[in-house]
Amino acid sequence: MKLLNKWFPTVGQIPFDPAAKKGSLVFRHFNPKKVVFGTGKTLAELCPFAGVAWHGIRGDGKDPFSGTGTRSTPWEKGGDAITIGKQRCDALFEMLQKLGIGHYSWHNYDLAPEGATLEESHINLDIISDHLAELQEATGIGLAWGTCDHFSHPRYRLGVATGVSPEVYAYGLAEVYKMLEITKKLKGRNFVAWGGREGLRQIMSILMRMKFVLERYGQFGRSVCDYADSIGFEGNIMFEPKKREPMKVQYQSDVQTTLWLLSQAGLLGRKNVKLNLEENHAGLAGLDFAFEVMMAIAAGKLGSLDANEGDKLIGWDVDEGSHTVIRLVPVMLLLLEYGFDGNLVFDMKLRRESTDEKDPFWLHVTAMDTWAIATKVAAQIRNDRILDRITEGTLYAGWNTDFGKQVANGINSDDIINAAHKYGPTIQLPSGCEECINGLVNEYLHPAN
Ligand code: XLS
Ligand code: NI
Ligand code: NI
Repeated sequence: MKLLNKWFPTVGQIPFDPAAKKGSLVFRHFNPKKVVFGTGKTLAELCPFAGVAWHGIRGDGKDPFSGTGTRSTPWEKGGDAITIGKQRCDALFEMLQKLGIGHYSWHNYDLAPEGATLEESHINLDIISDHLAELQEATGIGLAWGTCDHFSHPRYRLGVATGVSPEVYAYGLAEVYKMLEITKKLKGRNFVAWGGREGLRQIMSILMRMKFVLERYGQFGRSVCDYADSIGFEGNIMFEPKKREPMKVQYQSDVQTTLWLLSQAGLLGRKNVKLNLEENHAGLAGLDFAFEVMMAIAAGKLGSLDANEGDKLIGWDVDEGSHTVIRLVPVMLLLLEYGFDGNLVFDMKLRRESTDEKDPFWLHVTAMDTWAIATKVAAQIRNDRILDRITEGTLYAGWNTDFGKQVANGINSDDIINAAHKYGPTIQLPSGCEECINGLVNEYLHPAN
């Protein structure tokens, strides 16, 4: 397989080299071929990483306070819009290949230039997706998911599916139809529907229309799913919760709200309707990522994960690279226990201050190593069944008694009342042992030598 080498000339293929001297740009934990103890699977299988076109290649250092970037991205120069679009694809694939990342994700206009008409945009998408197909063929890198940018263009400022304009609704839906076709053509595994402007800033503007607006949400979602079926797209349609930003409140706020919306829309029963979750979005909703993942799994609706990290001290979607192992250990425990068929999609961006050619590589290498450590730690905890021993053996042991089983199997009101009289108001309980669990997790993270 030919190594692409044009846009990042100072960076080569990143090796796995745990013995390299400190500060070297190498993987120290992510050895893709390593079979993780007790799982029978390799790190590459347990961590199906994907890179993204928007932050990864289009990110130029802008933040919410700046109109101007801090990094010059050479692939944005030197030709007409289509040439530049192809250069973006080339740069993305070069970066992924050098990192050993097997998948990518994109919005329609991250890579293809938007045209002056819908027809022109579609032609551009055809040309750019032909180029992507060639790159996929040459490198073996596949498409994790495609999606539409329904938040950047001014026409979307008042929403798309739930917006004020039927013309915008139609335009946005037609774009989704096209992008579904392109995703199918590129053998994309899934399709994402986020919709950052489906929400509100001013409650008074929506008050009297709420029911109508939510009906449009459902109708739009059903049209997306029906179209996917009609063209034989076999991947999941994944709705992505995010509580706020850019809107003050977005309708798909968190997992449970989104599940409710999908159920109202009659979409929850469809097998290929799933959720795409993101760590930073969970944080914006005031929730743990692991909690969100757990709720999606409980509903049988976990599709895929956007891997990044939020910052408690900053109130917006900072999309930092994953770097805190402890945040990911419970997530990985869930994925190992219940299985995972999505990707870990690096929806993460460089800081405005980071301007070196190597910085995107540091971003990804650190994130990949972080997930690798979390995977190994979670596998060890799971293999020792240590949490089960605490929860089953101590915390929930009452449910293993005859009375526990009787209650769990369904018990009538007379028996409940009799039992309540019999056991009385003073009932012996085990310790919640939170401190012990915290200590135990530390033991796995930092084994004493
Ligand atoms: C923005 C979202 C977006 C989706 C895809 O916050 O995370 O990047 O993942 O549109
Ligand atoms: Ni995302
Ligand atoms: Ni996000």
